[in-house]
Amino acid sequence: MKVAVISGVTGQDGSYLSELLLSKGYFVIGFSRRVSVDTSERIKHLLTNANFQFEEGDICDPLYITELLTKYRVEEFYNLAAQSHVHTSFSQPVVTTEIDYLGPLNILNCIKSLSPHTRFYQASTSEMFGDEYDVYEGIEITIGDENIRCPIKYQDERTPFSPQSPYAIAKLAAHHACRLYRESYGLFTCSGILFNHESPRRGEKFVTRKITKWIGEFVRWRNRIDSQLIDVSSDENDVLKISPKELEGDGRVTDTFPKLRLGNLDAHRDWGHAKDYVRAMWMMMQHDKPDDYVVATGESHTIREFLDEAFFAMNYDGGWEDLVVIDPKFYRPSEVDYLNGVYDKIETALDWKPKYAFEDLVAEMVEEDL
Ligand code: GDR
Repeated sequence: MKVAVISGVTGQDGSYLSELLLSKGYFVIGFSRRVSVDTSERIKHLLTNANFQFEEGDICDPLYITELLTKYRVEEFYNLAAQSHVHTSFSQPVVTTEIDYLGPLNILNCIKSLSPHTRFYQASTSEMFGDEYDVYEGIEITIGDENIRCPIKYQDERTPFSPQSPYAIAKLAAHHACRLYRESYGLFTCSGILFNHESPRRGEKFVTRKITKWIGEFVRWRNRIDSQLIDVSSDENDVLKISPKELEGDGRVTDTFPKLRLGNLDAHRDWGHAKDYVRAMWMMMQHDKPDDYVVATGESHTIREFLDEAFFAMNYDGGWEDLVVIDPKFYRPSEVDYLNGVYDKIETALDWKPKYAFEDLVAEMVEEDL
């Protein structure tokens, strides 16, 4: 039985990857840092599986990684542990660097010394591109008598890196360490340069899930008093209020609900489904040659477009503009404006391509939160 280790197993990707590896007959050891609250929600259903072992451990702890690699013959090590909030990395740059750079460096060193046959996957990120992109000519459209070319911006494995956050800088350092250990010591190391990937299991602070979770709560709030509903309006304190029928006209408010507070709605992101992306991780590790790959959908949308799609999926009959407040608190000191990945390399080498369309992803997330 092949043994695989997954760090950060309690996260969105860790839970989907565990399910995938178990379905393929692996023995999976998943670990995550000790915290005082229970974070095992996403893997609860796996805890009784005899081929799944959940441990507390830290990627920055050489002793823990040493013990793992000496106790078990580990074939594949997937490093999914991270401080993964870009915004948080601006207020906690040192902790972010310790976890996101020194953590993978520690694992690489342990593999090199103790278990050089172990294949290593590093969760790299499209954030490493920062404000860099390439441009291809794009499609030709006809307006009147004129044919116009619409250039399309994109990133692939050849696009230079220009990280715009402490998170992206730490991830880029780990990305290079992974390459260096492959080239210098002959280790089997792969980096997946994953663009944003979401699902109903996405953390609630990331913008997609923040939106769909708010929609779910909003709908439940509205339905609770639906029989009395006459109007949803908002006041200067950015709360939504409902006035029941019998009080119509007297201005009394019987229930309120906070509006959805967001930051920059104009950033473009290439959003895929996490299930597709963990499949890509596994495929990279099965290839005969280790390499780095972009994993993306090739489709880019703004946060506004995500909102459009999410409110469409919930069958909301008004526009979302009245329900959303722009709050500067959610702006970042430096933003990545445009991400749109080209996944030609992994498609050619490994025959991977995404199965989920953007609309299906949003609909699934909204449905789950409803
Ligand atoms: P991102 O994901 O930073 O791209 O990194 P996130 O969902 O946090 O932000 C996406 C975009 O939405 C804008 N935005 C907001 N973001 C959050 N979190 N909250 C808001 O209220 C809000 N309003 C607008 C952001 O400014 C940004 O432009 C994710 C993480 O999973 C990383 O770990 C991973 O490496 C990359 O994706 C690929």
